[in-house]
Amino acid sequence: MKKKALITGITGQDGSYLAEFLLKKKYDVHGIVRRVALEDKTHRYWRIRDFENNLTLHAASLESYASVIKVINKVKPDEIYHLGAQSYIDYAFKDEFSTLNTNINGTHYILSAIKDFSKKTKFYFAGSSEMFGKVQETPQTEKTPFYPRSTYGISKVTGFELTRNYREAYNIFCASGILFNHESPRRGFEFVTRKISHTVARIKFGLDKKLYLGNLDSKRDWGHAKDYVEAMWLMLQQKKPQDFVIATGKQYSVRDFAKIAFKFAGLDYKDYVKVSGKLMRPAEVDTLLGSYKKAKKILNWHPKTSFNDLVEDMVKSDLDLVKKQGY
Ligand code: NDP
Ligand code: GDR
Repeated sequence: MKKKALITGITGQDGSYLAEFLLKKKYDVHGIVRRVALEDKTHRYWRIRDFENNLTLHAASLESYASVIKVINKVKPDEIYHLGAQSYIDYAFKDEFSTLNTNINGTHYILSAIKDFSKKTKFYFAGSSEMFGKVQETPQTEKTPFYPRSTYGISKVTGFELTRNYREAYNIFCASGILFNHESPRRGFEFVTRKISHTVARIKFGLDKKLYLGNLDSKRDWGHAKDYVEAMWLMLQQKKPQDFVIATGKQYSVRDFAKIAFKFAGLDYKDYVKVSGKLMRPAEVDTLLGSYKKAKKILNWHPKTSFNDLVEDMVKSDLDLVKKQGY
């Protein structure tokens, strides 16, 4: 019998890579998609288009408990990967309410549906390094105290605690990954790495003249999304559910990313990058650096893609995209 997996956020960056990964492992892969996405496949399915026919997609929203129950009760998956979320931090400052609502209630609805209708289902929660926010120690580990700096971070801390509570109170197999930033050619255009790689390509083809950024000194621990989805799967294959930090253990600034991205296209970032005060956040997370020691020891996981290769992969892909599509 094929194992059945249900992915929320399957149209997103991680959901699309995870779906491909699980298909290769011969899973029967199901996904939750919003009605708006089902009705606008041309724009919303760009990340899953190539293998959409191998998936079973269900219309549901993380804002509706009824819709979530229906899918979980019908599919009764062996594993649920809960990746769906309002994941953009700038937007979390603009709409705190929907960020908290989608991210906290969405997680709670799924956990509650598992408890009532599918208790054997294993659950993965997409926790985030944003939970560490104003970091209390460096590097951050599974034991570092949380200090979130946005409603997004707060929603992820709450999701993390809900996940732990369902594991302890109801004996459900629940694990959280505390994933540090991970990027790819499938990253959304609003995130800084993709904004840089895409604008570099547009500048190279004469479509843009400048790249406007906010905090160039912000430091992140950046990995490749393809490497990180494997860690999610590994967490659900263990005997005992546990939480893991997934990171590279290396840190670079936004400026470093821009420097290498422009260089890859034969350009000097100093000629194009402009800082705009409008792009600064009300509360910034200045520095993040994770230790993946526990994941290495227990999951035998390690990051495979170097920072330079990640930047190169993104810029190369955007140069191809802009050349082909003209925008
Ligand atoms: P994306 O923003 O690329 O994808 C988010 C997904 O969530 C999309 O499929 C989106 O659907 C879906 N979604 C949003 N709101 C709803 C809703 N109300 N109902 C149903 N689906 C919804 O995120 P990533 O793939 O980058 O990240 C995956 C998860 O991991 C997220 O939870 C994120 O917070 C977390 N995370 C990400 C990190 C990263 O660096 N990428 C690091 C740490 C954690 P639609 O296509 O319809 O908009
Ligand atoms: P982040 O990613 O907030 O870390 O959240 P993002 O790429 O948005 O920002 C990273 C850093 O770059 C700075 N920055 C800019 N950011 C954006 N988006 N646009 C800009 O123009 C810009 N200029 C500078 C930011 O201030 C920040 O310091 C991502 C998301 O995927 C979350 O869902 C996830 O949980 C965390 O990573 C880990």
